[in-house]
Amino acid sequence: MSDTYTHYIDGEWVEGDGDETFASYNPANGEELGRFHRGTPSDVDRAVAAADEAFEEWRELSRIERAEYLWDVYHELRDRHEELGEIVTKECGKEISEGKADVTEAWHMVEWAAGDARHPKGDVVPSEVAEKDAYMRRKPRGVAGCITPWNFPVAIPFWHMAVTLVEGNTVVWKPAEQTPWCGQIIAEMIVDAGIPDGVFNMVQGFGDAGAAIVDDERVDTVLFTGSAEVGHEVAQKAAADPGKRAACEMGGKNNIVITENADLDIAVHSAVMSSFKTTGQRCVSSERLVVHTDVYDEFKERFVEAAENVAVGDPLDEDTFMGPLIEEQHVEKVTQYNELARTEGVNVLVDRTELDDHEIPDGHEEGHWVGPFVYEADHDADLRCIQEEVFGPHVALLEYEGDIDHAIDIHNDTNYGLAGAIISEDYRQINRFRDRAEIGLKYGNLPCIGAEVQLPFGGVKKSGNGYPSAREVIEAVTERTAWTLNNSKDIQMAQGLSADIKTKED
Ligand code: UN1
Repeated sequence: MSDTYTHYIDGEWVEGDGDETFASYNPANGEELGRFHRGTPSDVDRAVAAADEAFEEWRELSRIERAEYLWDVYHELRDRHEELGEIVTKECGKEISEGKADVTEAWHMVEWAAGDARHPKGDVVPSEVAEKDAYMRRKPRGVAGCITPWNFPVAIPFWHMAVTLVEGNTVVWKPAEQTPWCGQIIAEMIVDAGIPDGVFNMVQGFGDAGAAIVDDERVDTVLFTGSAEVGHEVAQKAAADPGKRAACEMGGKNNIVITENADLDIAVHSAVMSSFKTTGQRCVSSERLVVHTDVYDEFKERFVEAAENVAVGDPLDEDTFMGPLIEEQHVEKVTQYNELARTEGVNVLVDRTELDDHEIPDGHEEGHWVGPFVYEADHDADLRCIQEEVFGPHVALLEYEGDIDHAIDIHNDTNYGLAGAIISEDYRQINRFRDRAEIGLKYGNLPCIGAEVQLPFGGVKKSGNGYPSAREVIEAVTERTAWTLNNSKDIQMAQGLSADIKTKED
């Protein structure tokens, strides 16, 4: 890459008003990947104005016409799979199979949204009055502000934008400040597809640009995926504005329950995948393993061995399991949580917070490295380390006795409610978990990561409101309207309401 990359506003690549630029860095080696203009609130203002104006024309197209633009993007994502997968890995540090899976997930979402354009929309609803036709129809809400995180820098933007555009909304998007290069490429693809001016706008930047999107009264819907801290602020601001709607998906403190009836091969495999893939930086990553006392010792031994041995290293190397953390501040945060756990008196089993020199690949000394940190703790103790989301490879083993309901109580004893899994060969235990676990994404005998795009993706409690992904985005970005048509010359009312107009003479 060269030069300083710009925003895309109202059909043009523009530098914007600000003087500041910022860089994207490879978290594995500190290499600068590109420079970007930093968007200001006035850049957002222009982007929203453009989106607001473009809405009138965009909504006139049929869903199928709008989806045509996305099919071009779909093909480009597929054609450039390898190249883009590598870029994702270079910019956010996920190992290469994850970098590529991010791109695959993106085209799955685009495929879903564009294909859905040809599916029935709304409902035909019965009426009490035979001569009436009644329908639920959907209309686009208007301008959608999309604020996306760095950990799925290609997939999540399409979770937000693909359905939103097909449904007839226009978009102002702020990519994460850590992954502007992916943002630039996505914007280029959408522009290459010939999307009309103003329908899609991208402003690169930080939280001030994001806040300007949320605050703008012309923004009808805010889709947010990211930290709980910011997400709650977004939800509160949106709630204070009667015309605005926000769908937010935030983090989790996710559990895997391993019962006395678990197949321990599945348990260990699922726990390692859930806790260490993406170096623990998925909002669905698990940081709590709730393990029955009958299988505890064996599970512990096997999980500890795996945590000691998972390969941390160059994410472009296919033999790597865990790449670096995203940035230095995040290394500090994860390190502090590991220290906090010690201070809180847990029993540390694996501590690879600081990797040995020989584990750090040559030329990657500037990378943001940490390895797994695993400990055992009392689930009843009032410990911050087992309650707060770390967003890293920081994992507590919580031993329990008794029945599945006890495990589910422990499982539900966090403020979050995003994802979780049960590992058991007993269908009654599995179904109990399915019915009582307070989370949005539930798995049986699987890791609690890796959801497919056609499922609802979102949580309960502190993990979110609304589902800024897939089918559920339709709810966020459209208004349901009731449309009733009379086929008779007479007016007949439902509920037995009289339609007679009575006069003084009567
Ligand atoms: C996230 O955790 O931030 O379910 C998104 C998964 C992916 C998406 C994760 N499809 O693991």
